Amino acid sequence: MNATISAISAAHLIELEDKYGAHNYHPLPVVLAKGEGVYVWDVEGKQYYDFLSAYSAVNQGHCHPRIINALKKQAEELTLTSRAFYNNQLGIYEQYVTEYFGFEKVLPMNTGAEGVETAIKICRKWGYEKKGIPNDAAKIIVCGQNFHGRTTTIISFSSDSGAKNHFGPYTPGFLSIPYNDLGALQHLLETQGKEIAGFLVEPIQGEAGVYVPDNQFITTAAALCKQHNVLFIADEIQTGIARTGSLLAVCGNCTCAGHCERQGSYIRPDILILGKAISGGVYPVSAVLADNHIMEVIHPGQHGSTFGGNPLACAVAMEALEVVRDEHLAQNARNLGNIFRTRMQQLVEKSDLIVLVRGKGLLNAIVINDSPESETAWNICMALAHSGLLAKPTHGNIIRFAPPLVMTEEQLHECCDIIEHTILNFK
Ligand code: IF1
Repeated sequence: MNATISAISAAHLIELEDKYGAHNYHPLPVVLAKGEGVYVWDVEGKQYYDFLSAYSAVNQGHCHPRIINALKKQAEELTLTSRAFYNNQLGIYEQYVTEYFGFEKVLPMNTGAEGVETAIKICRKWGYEKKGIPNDAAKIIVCGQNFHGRTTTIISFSSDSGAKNHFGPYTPGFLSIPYNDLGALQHLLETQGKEIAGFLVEPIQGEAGVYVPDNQFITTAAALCKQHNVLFIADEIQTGIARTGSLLAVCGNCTCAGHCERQGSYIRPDILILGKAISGGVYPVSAVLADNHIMEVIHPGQHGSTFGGNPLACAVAMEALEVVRDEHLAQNARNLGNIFRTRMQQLVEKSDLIVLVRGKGLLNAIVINDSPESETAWNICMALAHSGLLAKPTHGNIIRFAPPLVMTEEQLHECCDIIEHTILNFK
């Protein structure tokens, strides 16, 4: 019998959220009270493997002691100064994070969407002041099925009606191509390149259902952008920080932790956007990295945020990134990801319920053999939760699997056993 770890019942906590909270989510009926490493516990004390990692924010595992200690230590010293003054953490962090990822400058923000919005503003301003695009005419190319956040500008170029409808009027200045379609990208660059300032892309489309593009898509897209003097903007908010088996998904075959000669098919984006696991999911931190010739378009008073680059964020992010390097999380994600996809492929061959498995590193998904409108994927996730593994469908019939990168091989096999048993016995 699990030892209850919360005085208030799950039912009552769910009722409170229903009564007093906006209904902007439809969570699985699991009420969590504690997290440690790859595990979370609900209010009744039931233990689960976390196979979502807060959408790849908890790559370092829940409540990593080193990151929590960094949070506690800084929280007792200085939490927030605003950028009206300097502080003793920001410069240290800025040097650390730019050297870690190999860029000359960083603009610190808080949420991923703020990072994307910041990148869009920098890109447009660069387009006007450096490329010479006529004012207010700059275009940015995006991909269909993208997910870059939920602000009004970002959903303006979303192809997801649920995320977009009835939030207009929309922000203009975005052109959309099918994901993984180099021909469409080349056509836009050749016909409208003079007014195109940037190409914003996820190296793997997470929310869309973990779509991994062809090997050469990112590399060739970056080269086409260079050829047409268009900024290549990589949104690595979900794919970055070792999630896909290298420090950045655009690193290709490299398992570096930010200090290598960039073997493999490394692409160096003009603008790199990070979020989520840059802080190990302990504190909202996002970062926009670029070199001086791009970042210098931003002058005092032209962009910022109250919490952006605060001392607490800096201390937490530096420790979270140290953990990624010290615990070789990129290598672990690469190794365990190969094992996971092998095990899932064996399951595909055994069960009619799963059509395929796809992914890279420990960002994977299975496609369920039912319509996207069906409840099958949801019901499978309910059955997985009953068996002690938490995951959630992305779109309809696709279940994303993204455990913390600190998982051991033994734990991964136990999770694969749970998934296999659940699928093979699913009614
Ligand atoms: C939700 C999705 C994942 C992101 C990429 C920017 C952002 C995200 C590639 C914005 C955020 C989160 C948002 C959260 C659920 C989750 C999500 F399902 F929405 F799409 F992970 F796939 N770029 N993704 O994945 O970062 O502002 O949230 O910090 O909104 O439901 P944020």
